[in-house]
Amino acid sequence: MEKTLILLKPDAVKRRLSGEIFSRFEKKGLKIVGLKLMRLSKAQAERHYSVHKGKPFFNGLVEYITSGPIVAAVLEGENSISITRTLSGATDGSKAAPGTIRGDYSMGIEKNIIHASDSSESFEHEFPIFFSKEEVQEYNCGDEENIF
Ligand code: FUP
Repeated sequence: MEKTLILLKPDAVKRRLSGEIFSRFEKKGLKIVGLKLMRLSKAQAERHYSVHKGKPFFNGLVEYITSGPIVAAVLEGENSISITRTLSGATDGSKAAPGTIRGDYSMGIEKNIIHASDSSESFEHEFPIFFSKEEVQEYNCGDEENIF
């Protein structure tokens, strides 16, 4: 089944929203297969956001994502990449639809609570920055036939 990477950014962790956000993904039917609380180094942040290198917001973004702890997670389920993106909402929290994570909890574009891989190529690029393959658990919940 498809895996995706999400990051709960420092604003989410400091605002004690981690449980609320994981609850949304779990209730939807996604499964947590990798999880860690960590502080990103500048090099890790620059690698993660390398596609944005040279853009005016790049330095601020790296500074922000390294400013406090983040929660990195691998979620698994059919279409997990598009589902996590839909549940996360538009990049700018001030414009994101109500009911989405950013729409409900974010007021802007930088402190926008969550990152979610936008494609399988992005996942392949991002995953090794945060996890080794051994840190991902393979298991069944036993209720997959009711969910997918
Ligand atoms: P998303 O895929 O929704 O996380 O958004 P992008 O990949 O386009 O942007 C990555 C991050 O850069 C966003 F989460 C916030 C930041 N950003 C800005 O700060 N300013 C911008 O104009 C665009 C993005």
